[in-house]
Amino acid sequence: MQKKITTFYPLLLCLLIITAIGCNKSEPCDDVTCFNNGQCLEGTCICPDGFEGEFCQTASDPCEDLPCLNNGQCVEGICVCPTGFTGVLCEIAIEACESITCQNNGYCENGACVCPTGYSGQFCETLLQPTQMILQVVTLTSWPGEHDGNDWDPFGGKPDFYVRILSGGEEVFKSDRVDHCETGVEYDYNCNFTMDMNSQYAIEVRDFDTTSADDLAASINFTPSGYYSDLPIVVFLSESSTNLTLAVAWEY
Ligand SMILES: [Ca+2]
Ligand SMILES: [Ca+2]
Repeated sequence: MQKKITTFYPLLLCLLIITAIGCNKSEPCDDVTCFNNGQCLEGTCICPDGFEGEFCQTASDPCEDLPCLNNGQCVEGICVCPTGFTGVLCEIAIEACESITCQNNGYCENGACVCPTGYSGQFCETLLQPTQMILQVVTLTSWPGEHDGNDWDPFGGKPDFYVRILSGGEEVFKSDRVDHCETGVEYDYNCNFTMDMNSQYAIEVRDFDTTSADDLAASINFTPSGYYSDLPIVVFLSESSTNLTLAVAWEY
């Protein structure tokens, strides 16, 4: 009996010491305070959505990782989409064009008609009136075989044509010249000449001559506003055997 007691007390002592040591041993989360409902795990704060930082003390920027598309704007973590788009990231185009028909080669984009040059209105139904016309290039495609029953130049000489534009009897433009024009060949004359819509012009084709006045092949009256109805980009002019093609552009 005596022996059992002497064995029991040291064992109890040891158990008390171990327990005491165990109680004093600090846990890694004892000194860690996690804010905003963060949870401490092994001394590290695990933060809920919307918070970050060592102790979850900082509110996250809700727009930080939200790339809104199509000009959408992130507001407090939500993409606010422009007209015509929807979806979490504004990635879905609304079929706003299904019931819209654009006229005069306009096309619908995000519910609105995009009109070609020269047209406006909700459905591109309005024809705009240009303010000027640019005569870009005059192409001479044919001309009379003779001038007043004779060769254009002496001894079968071929004509040396240029284009001249007059307004009110005054020369306002003169192109470069092409010497010895061959029948059956087309000749381009760069002009880039700006015309007023309502002025009347005379477009002349003349053969340059050294010893006499330049021979006239054709003089054709031309007023840009006469083409308001369809605003072509190519205009054909003709006088007897002379044929011209005008490449034009309209300015608004
Ligand atoms: Ca001549
Ligand atoms: Ca000549």
